[in-house]
Amino acid sequence: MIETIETIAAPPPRPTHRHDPVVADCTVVIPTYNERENIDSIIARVLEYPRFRVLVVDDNSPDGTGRCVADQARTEPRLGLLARPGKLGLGTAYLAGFRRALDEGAQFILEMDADFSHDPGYLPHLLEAAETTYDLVLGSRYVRGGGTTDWGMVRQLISRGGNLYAGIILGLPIADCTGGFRCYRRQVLETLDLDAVRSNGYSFQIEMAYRTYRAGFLVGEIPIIFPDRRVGNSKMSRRIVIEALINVWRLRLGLI
Ligand SMILES: Nc1nc2c(ncn2[C@@H]2O[C@H](COP(=O)(O)OP(=O)(O)OP(=O)(O)O)[C@@H](O)[C@H]2O)c(=O)[nH]1
Ligand SMILES: [Mg+2]
Repeated sequence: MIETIETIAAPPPRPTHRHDPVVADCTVVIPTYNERENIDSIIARVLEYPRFRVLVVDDNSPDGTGRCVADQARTEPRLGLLARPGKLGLGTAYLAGFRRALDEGAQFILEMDADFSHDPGYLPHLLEAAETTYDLVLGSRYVRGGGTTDWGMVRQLISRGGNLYAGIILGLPIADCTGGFRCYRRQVLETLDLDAVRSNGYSFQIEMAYRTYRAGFLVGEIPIIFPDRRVGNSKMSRRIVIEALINVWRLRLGLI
């Protein structure tokens, strides 16, 4: 069952008490490839919330993102690095991060991009919806109050068209199933067979939403405003879009 919480899209104010004795029971998984210019500030911003840990999954970024995280992790107990030997893809990066977060006992596992398209200010909204209502909460650009800024027509068409396409073919009543700003209750990731997940590019998000919904979990969406990345380069490619188009059919036909 899918529902939408109509909340204000604006992020809440920043926390004022940075050192509250709160257990950090939520892990925010951030996959990175060449995010040197973003990584310090995104980590600092997420760690302002005492309940969050950050787990960066870096694919040996040539720009040194991983080394930078490793240096900080030596003195920041709420920061972890999962360093992989090379660019192994977004899907397997998330899965590796989810497994590590489960092993470390996280009760809520969140995911977001490093490039500030996902405003950390929404993290408490996602968490609250997962604590009170949903098994999986999606940050959604396509429910009332959500949206994108800075995107040209082509990018908008690809994103909206991709969501319509996946939603119709898979019978998914979700407005935005391609986004990567989410919060899972622990039980969802423990229940799903993560070894069976096949998509590695952008269809990874579609596949995870589909599997979660099909397993009978409650999926909800909250509105987010999604600006374009601040700095650094997009890893979006034609190959990734084509993989997603094909994988939706493979999922529909039960081939993956
Ligand atoms: N570990 C890992 N991270 C990746 C890989 N590809 C992309 N990422 C990270 O995944 C996140 C999303 O990638 P982006 O390039 O921003 O993709 P996008 O947000 O869909 O595209 P833009 O909106 O154009 O930026 C970023 O934090 C990237 O650094 C990969 O192969 N491995
Ligand atoms: Mg991005």
